Formats: sequence, C-alpha cells, structure tokens
Amino acid sequence: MTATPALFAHIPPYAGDPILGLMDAYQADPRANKVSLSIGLYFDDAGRLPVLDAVRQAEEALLREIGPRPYLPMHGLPDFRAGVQRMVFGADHAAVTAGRIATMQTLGGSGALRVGADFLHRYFPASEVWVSDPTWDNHRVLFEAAGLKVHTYPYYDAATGGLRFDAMLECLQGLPRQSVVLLHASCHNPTGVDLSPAQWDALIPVLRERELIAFVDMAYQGFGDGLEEDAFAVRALADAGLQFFVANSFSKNFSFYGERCGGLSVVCHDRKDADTVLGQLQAGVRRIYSTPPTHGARVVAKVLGDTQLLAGWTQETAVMRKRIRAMREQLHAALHETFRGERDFGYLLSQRGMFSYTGLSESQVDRLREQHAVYLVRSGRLCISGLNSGNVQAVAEAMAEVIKSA
Ligand code: KET
Repeated sequence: MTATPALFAHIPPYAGDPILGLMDAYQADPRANKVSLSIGLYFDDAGRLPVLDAVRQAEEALLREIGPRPYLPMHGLPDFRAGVQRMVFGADHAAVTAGRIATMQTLGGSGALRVGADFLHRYFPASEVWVSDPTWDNHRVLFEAAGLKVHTYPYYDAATGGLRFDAMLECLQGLPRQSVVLLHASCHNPTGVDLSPAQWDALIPVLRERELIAFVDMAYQGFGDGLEEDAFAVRALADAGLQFFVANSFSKNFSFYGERCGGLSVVCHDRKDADTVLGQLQAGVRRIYSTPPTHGARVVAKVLGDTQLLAGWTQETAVMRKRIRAMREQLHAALHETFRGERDFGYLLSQRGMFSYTGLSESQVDRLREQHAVYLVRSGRLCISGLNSGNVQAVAEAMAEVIKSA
C-alpha cells in the first residue's frame, strides 16, 4: 500500500521553550565544568536536587499503608486542599474558617494558572490580563492559550535594579474595572525584586477602588524570608476583603517538581459563592484532564498534616533559603573583589529568592554558555540556587570575563 500524503507537513517546528530548552542543551553539553543557572531548580551545595527528609519520611509511611487508588475528586484530595489553605492563608484566617475560599488541587503552579485562566476567560469574557514587565516567560503563554489578551505593567527598573512602583501604581490606576492583574507573592521571577509590605499596603486600595482582579502567583513560598513572611501579600489581600486568585506550587519548596503538586485558591465573597466557583472549577478540570493524580498530593498532605513532619519541612525550607542567601553573598564578594568595587553588584544582595537579574546582554549570556559552559536564561536571569561552593568562584570569573570583554 502506498503511504497517504503527509498529514502534518504544514506544521511549523516548535522553536523550543526559552527555559526548558536550555535545560536540554545543558544536559547534552559534554563539558565537565558545566554549570546550570538557567531553570529554577534548587540544588544543594553538592549540586544535587535534594530529596527532602520530610518528603522521604512521608513517602516511607505511605508505602507501609498502600491502599486502593480510586479517581480523586475533580478538585483533588480533601486533606491536600485543606493543607494548601492552611499554608497559603494561615490556619486561622477568617476567610478559611468562613469557608469562602474555593481550593483545587492542580498540576503544579502552572496547572493552577491555567485552570484559573480558563475560568476567567469563561466568566469574565471582557477582562484582559496585565503582567509585570518582565515576568516568567510562561505567564503570557498560559493566559493567551486560555484566550485572554495579555498586557504589561511597569515593574523592573533597569537603571536602579529596583522597582518602578509609582509607574506600576499609575498604570494599574488606569485599567478598566475587572482587569486581571498578575502579581508575584514573593521572589519575583525573573528579577528577584519584590514589593515591600508598605508597597503592598499602598497597592491594595488601588486593586480595591479600581475593582481589579488580583491573580497572585506564589511559586516560591519559603524561599524569600520564610513560609509565613512570604505569604504576607496573599494574607494582606484577604485581610482587605478582596476577592482574588492564588496559584501556589510545591515544586520548589518540596523539591517535588515532577510530582506536579500545586493549588488554585479563589477567595470569594461568601461560602455560597465559593461553592459555586469550586463547582465551575471542577467542570473546568473535567473538560481538560478530569481528575488530578494521587501520589504527590498524599505526600504533601501527610507532611502538612503532621506536626512533626511539618516542623521538619519548615526547617528544611530554612536551610534552602539560607543557602541561597549565602550564595548571593559569595557571588557578590567574588565579583566585588574582581572589580575592586568599580562596578556595583549590590543587586545580588538586595534581590530575593532563586533568581537575580544580572543585566547581562543576550550576547554576554551566549558567550557565558559557549565559552564557559555557564548557562543563564537569555534575559540575563541567573538562578542563584545552581551556585555552590565548588563553582561560585569559576562563575564569578566567567561573568567578569564577559563583562570586561563587552
Ligand atoms: N510560577 C512561577 C513564577 C514560576 O517561576 C514557575 C516555574 C511556575 C509558576 C511553575 O511552577 P510548577 O509548579 O512547576 O508548574 N518556574 C521555573 C520552571 C519553569 O519555567 O517551568 C523557572 O522559571 O525556571
């Protein structure tokens, strides 16, 4: 039989993802001294992806009590969802106890963003989305894929390495009501520049008066100042009586990337609205992947629901956070010494979380990769948690070389 004409010939090749594509290139790189500072993964000082002790203990306990594996409900495992609410909002938050938060178990933070975006597109068809300039590359892609139009609001100030807070507020003040504003709870990706508590307090009245719909992305809870501290923005929005969306992720703080564990929480006016919203979110999930997977959710629920495991995990997040800070300091010290103070690298110390925005140009980033086997994202984003005591000096020297030769 002769083959039928090529069915897929009209399809253009995928250009590759700006972040995940670099991971593939890194893995294929044969050079022994290669350093991955591109994707947002936390590595320990030995350069390994850690298996957290609390996670190991929870998994071992679950292995001893292997049970049947029915479909989970469309909205996920009840204990997982309750754990998300305690972690994101605090166990005693009035919005939690009033039952006015609709929380779904999702496929990571990305799944939460997409399920939320689909819901917004369906029930707020006139709303458009505003994201920070710059933001995580995938934010725009995710919201556009859900059919929403995406714009940017001013955020990062390249001249100072800080925040254009006044310009940001001014822009948000001019948006149509029920515009969706995507905000990073802490550890802004890619810049590492966050709003201070006082700036959140100034932003909240604008969201309220302009009737904007905040969508908070909290992918790095615990990597900034602490699990509680990093939830400041979410809790301040809830305290102010706003109705809003939160996507949270366990990928980083549980070192649980491949388990795809996240949550979408929608804070509503009252319990009745929360029930309705939860129902429509369930319908949304049923239309895509039907129900979420069991394993990771059981592990997370066990850790969050067990006093001892929770305390152990909290401690482990502190270890990761402190190591990231130490690496910021070591990279800063090495660069400061090389440049004898002639160039300011203070941004490494003031920015928070996994990422720093180096200001390196695309060609400098290319040179780092090609000549020094040091991988950054082309925007100049450097993942601090890929640094360790064995590679930080070499990275500083490579950065110095590309900066000086520019
Ligand atoms: N939000 C933000 C801000 C974020 O940086 C990531 C992942 C996610 C959501 C996705 O979380 P997950 O639970 O994995 O679905 N960011 C890193 C990895 C990636 O690009 O997928 C990164 O920026 O490197």
